[in-house]
Amino acid sequence: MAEQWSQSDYHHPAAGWGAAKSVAKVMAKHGLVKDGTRALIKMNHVGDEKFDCPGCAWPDNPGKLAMDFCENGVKHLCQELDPGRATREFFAHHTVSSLESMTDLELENQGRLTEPMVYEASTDHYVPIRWQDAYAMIAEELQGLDSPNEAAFYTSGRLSNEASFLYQLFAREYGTNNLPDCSNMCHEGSGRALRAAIGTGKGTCDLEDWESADAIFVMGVNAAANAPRMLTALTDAHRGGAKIVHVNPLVEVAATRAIVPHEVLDMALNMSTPTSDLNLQVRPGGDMALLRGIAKCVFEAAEEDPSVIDSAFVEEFTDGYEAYKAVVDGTSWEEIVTQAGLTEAEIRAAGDIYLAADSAIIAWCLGVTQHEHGVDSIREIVNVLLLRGNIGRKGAGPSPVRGHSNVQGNRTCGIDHNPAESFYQTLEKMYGLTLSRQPGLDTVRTVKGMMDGSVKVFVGLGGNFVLAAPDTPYTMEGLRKCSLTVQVSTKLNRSHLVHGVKALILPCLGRTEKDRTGGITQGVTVEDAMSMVHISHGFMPPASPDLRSEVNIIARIAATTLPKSNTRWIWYAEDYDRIRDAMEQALPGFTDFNRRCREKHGFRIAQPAREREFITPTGKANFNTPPLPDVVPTGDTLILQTMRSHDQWNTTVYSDNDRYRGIKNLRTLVLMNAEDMADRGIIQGELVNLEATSRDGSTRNLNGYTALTYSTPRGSAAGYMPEMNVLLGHDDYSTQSDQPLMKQVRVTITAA
Ligand SMILES: Nc1nc2c(c(=O)[nH]1)N[C@H]1C(S)=C(S)[C@@H](COP(=O)(O)OP(=O)(O)OC[C@H]3O[C@@H](n4cnc5c(=O)[nH]c(N)nc54)[C@H](O)[C@@H]3O)O[C@H]1N2
Ligand SMILES: Nc1nc2c(c(=O)[nH]1)N[C@H]1C(S)=C(S)[C@@H](COP(=O)(O)OP(=O)(O)OC[C@H]3O[C@@H](n4cnc5c(=O)[nH]c(N)nc54)[C@H](O)[C@@H]3O)O[C@H]1N2
Ligand SMILES: [Mo]
Repeated sequence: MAEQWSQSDYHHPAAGWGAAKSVAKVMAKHGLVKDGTRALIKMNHVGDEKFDCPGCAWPDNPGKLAMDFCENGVKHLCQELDPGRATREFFAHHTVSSLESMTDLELENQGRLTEPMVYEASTDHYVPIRWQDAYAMIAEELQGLDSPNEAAFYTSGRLSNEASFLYQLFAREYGTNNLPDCSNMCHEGSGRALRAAIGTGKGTCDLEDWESADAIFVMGVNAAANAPRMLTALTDAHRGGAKIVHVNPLVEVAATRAIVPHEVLDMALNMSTPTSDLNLQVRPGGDMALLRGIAKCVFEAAEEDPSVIDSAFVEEFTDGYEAYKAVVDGTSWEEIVTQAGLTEAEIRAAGDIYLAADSAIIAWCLGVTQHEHGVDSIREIVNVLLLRGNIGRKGAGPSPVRGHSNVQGNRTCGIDHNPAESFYQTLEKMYGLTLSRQPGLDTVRTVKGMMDGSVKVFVGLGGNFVLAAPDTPYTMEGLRKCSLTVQVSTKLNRSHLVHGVKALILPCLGRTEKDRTGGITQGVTVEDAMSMVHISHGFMPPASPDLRSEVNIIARIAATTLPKSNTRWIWYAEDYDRIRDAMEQALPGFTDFNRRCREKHGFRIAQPAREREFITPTGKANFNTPPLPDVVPTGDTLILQTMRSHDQWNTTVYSDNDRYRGIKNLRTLVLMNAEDMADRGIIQGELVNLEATSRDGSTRNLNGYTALTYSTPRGSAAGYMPEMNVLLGHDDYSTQSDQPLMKQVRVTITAA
């Protein structure tokens, strides 16, 4: 019988002994005390055997490399080092239909995939296939399509820079820009907003900026779970006198106190450091109103003391200041307060902190991006920063907190369904090609294409597309309509079971494993959330002798599919230095790539906006002036956000616990405001039904979830992804970013 669930208040600091105990438990559970410890010592370290944590994209801290890892990075690592193996015998024992009854964790816990498998419809089993036969099957299917645009090539943000470059080159040379990626669900809005505002789609800060900022605003991030190494930056900043403001409908544990693992004395004495000066429990989607309130504080203060606005900076480097001032003046406090869901006093407190800081950073993650007006909210972040010249100088700037370890690098290296014209031209020149300019499909449109029959082949380079994408049943149906689905993966997941008429599973090396492609030791590079690039070398023996590197798999699919290609695919795969040489030519900022990626801490890709060079059509940083959107739910609708627990990695759920939120043994839950529950006659722990209404008016249901009281603003509710993706409709994506509205699901909740 399932263990009884429980909910209690969590009173401890983030990280510290709770996390240390969890690390020890995780390694022991996986039988990985020896290998895991060895791996941890090398993780995020320097030197030849350094490898990059396959977890999140938070940068390494050069001053703290001895223990620069976190509880959740360890969990991630253990999943990859898993001693279990999903062998051909395992697949022989289970039909694919019977595997469907396993939970996602059970699938994952079968261990690492060991050899290529092909789906055999007559027996409903995956059976072994030789690598070259698998490549031939893909080539035949791709060559047989009426148009290259009938294929889509998905990426999850784990892929190395080298593999990303080859993958996009292959897709484009084959003839399509259909390169959907996890970024389409994650930080697409950040890239678009920053490109429009400051000319380049990335943040401008590095860790030293975090160390020297006077104020840090953390918006829509659950740092202790999803970027735990940020806790070090927050505690250091706080000790250094910086003010920290957390903006989040929930008070996450990183917005209280933390103990940082490398601070051995703190650990020993159980001493924690505060990590917050102000917590603002904003209404979902209310961030833009709060930011506009802060801007209003700045303009008001400027009436007394004009120097609070950095007029020299505004004059020389920005465009649209007057129009922005007019829009802010024209937005009333009443509107700001209503839309932010905060009191004027709370907003003014944030304004005071911003005004008192000589330098300020604003960081954000999915709580800001996964909304209809995510792009406008991020542009409002930039508006506020521009007013006080908080960009392109020490301790200041916009700082998106990226997700997957190399999601930023994927984009830099060409995984982009709609890249700049200059990028096409460079590739055409380098490879003697004529490339299609037809914009490719993103994640949402790829699924639509599968449904209407215009996408027939799906290749997934990592990830778990079927669970990550919105509207799960719809995405499932789409994948099942494909003539071929190919998943390049390390472990078994739901996307292998929901497959096309023909289907392949191609097992690849993980980042911890020695890559001896071409008979030499190969390393790959990644780029972290702060644009630092360095080489990473695996060192563990591969989980099976039959695994191939992602680079190798892509190169061979390409060489087999495009036999007349002049691109030297196999030659590239035999020595990744050759790919890096090509990337040096193709990508801005990659000068002397092979040497610089091997420097002790790697190198930073030039970010012009960091130097106050704004590559926008105006040549300046642009203010943006939209009205505030109305984000107040009406009637009995609640805005439901779908988020991660502390014990999961995106679609991989490690357990039903969520330690920092005090929840045990329960994922089928919905966190609600006590008064919203009372209004609906729902009591603590009662089973409820959720009904979501999509933009097109269709409804989706999730029944029998447990309602729990939680401190979240009235009108809002929260639950876990990926389960709640069944509530999102396929048309529920932002018109600004095309990102699914994963933090803005309109639901009604009633007692079951
Ligand atoms: N351990 C672990 N680490 C991870 C991941 C993982 O699954 N597990 N995933 C990785 C990936 S791909 C990504 S993209 C990141 C995701 O990192 P996060 O963005 O932290 O991910 P979520 O769990 O979705 O949490 C969103 C946060 O935003 C808040 N929020 C919701 N709506 C709003 C809003 O309207 N305004 C504001 N201000 N806040 C809001 C939520 O309460 C929550 O704290 O983490 C990365 N790191
Ligand atoms: N409702 C809701 N849905 C969401 C979100 C949300 O907040 N709410 N967040 C969205 C976000 S931000 C993201 S990034 C997506 C995540 O979407 P994805 O990136 O597609 O999903 P993951 O769960 O990270 O993928 C895990 C799988 O990757 C494979 N894998 C792991 N390591 C490797 C490797 O080294 N190589 C290869 N080839 N495969 C590997 C394993 O087979 C594993 O099962 O989900 C999105 N979906
Ligand atoms: Mo993400």
